[in-house]
Amino acid sequence: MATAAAHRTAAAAAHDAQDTAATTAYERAFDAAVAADDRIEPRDWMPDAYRATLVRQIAQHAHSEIIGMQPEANWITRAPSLRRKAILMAKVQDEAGHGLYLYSAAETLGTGRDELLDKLHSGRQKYSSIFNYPTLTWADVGAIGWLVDGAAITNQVPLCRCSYGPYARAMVRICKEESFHQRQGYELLLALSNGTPEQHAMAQDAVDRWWWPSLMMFGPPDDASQHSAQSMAWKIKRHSNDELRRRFVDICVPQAESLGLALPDPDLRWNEERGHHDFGAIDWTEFWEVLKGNGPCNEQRITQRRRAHDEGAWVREAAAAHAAKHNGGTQGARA
Ligand code: FAQ
Repeated sequence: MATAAAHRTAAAAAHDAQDTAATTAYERAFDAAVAADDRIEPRDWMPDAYRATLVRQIAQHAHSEIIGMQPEANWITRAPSLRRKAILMAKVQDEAGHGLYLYSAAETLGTGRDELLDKLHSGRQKYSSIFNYPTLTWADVGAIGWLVDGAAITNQVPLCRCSYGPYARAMVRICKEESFHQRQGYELLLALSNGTPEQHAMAQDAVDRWWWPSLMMFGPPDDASQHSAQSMAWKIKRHSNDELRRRFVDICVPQAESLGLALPDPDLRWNEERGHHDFGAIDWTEFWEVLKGNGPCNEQRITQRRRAHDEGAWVREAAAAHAAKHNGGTQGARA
C-alpha cells in the first residue's frame, strides 16, 4: 500500500518535472520570439499574464471605440451642412468598425465579445477617460478630431508594432482611418477659426476644454503607471505614457499656431536643452476621479450603452438565426 502511494507520488513528481521542463521550453521560445521582434500568434504558447494584459488593454481599447461614438453622434442631427453630416456619419461608423476589429482581436485570445461587453456594462472594465466629457458645441466635433484622434494616433502608431499579431494588424487599418479623422477635425477647426469672431471664439472654447483631457488619454505619469514596465518588456507597449504625451504636445504646438488657436497652458514653451516643449501640471486628481466614474458624463455614457445593447438584442438574435439557417443550408447542400 505504502509502496503504491510512494510510486504514485514519484510518478506525479516526474510528471510535474516534465511539465515544468516543457513550460520552460515554451517560455524560452516565447521570450526569444519577443526579443527577435517576431509576432506572437493566437496558437502560440504565451504566459497567462501576457494574455490577460492583452485582453485588458484590447478590451479597454474596443470599449473606447464604441463608447466614443456617443459624444460625436450627439451632433449628427445638428451638423451645419449635408457635407459635414456625411463626413461625421462616416467617422462615427468607422469607430464602430474599429470596435469590431478590436473585439475580434480579443476573441483570438479566447475571450468572447459577450463576456467583454458584460464587463463593460457592469463597470468591471474601463474605457478611455476622454469620452466622459460633454460635446457642448459644434466646434467640439473639430476638437475631438484634431486632439482626441490626434492623441489616439500618437498612442496607436507604435501599437502597429505590438508583439501580438492580431492586435498589431488591427492597428494598421485603424491608424489609417484615424488619420482621416484627425484631418477632418483640423479642417473643421480651421474653417471655424477663420470664420466669424463668434465661430473663432467657439473653436477656441472647444480647444480650451479638450486640451487637458486629451493629454490624460496617454494614461497616468510613468511613475504611477502600474502596467508600463511589464507591457514594454513584452513589447505590447513600445513607449512610456509620458514619452508619447510629450511627443503629442510637440506635434500640437505648431498645428495650433497654424490654426490660429491658443493652447490653454501658460507654462507651454520650447525647451532648447531637452528638445521638447515644457508644459504645465496635469490635474491627475481629475483623471482618477473620471476613472472612478465621477466625470461629467460617465453615468450618461454607460446608461446609453446598456440601452443600445438591450435595444439591439433583436438584431443579434436575427443575425444568429440567419447564420444558423445559412450554415444549416450549406451543410445540407454538402450532405
Ligand atoms: N482612460 O498602468 P497604466 C479611441 C487605466 S482612442 C481610462 O498606464 P496601461 C479612438 C489603465 O487601464 C482611446 N483608463 O495602463 C477614438 C489602468 O487600469 P486597469 C483608447 C486609463 O494599460 C477617437 C490604470 O489606469 N485607446 O478610442 C487611461 O499600461 C475619437 C493604470 O494605467 C486605447 O485604449 C485612460 N486614459 O496604459 C474613438 C489605446 N489611462 O486596467 C472615438 C490602447 C490609463 O489596471 C472618437 N491602450 N488607464 O484597471 C493603451 O495604449 C494603454 O492601455 C494606455 C494605458 C496607454 C491607455
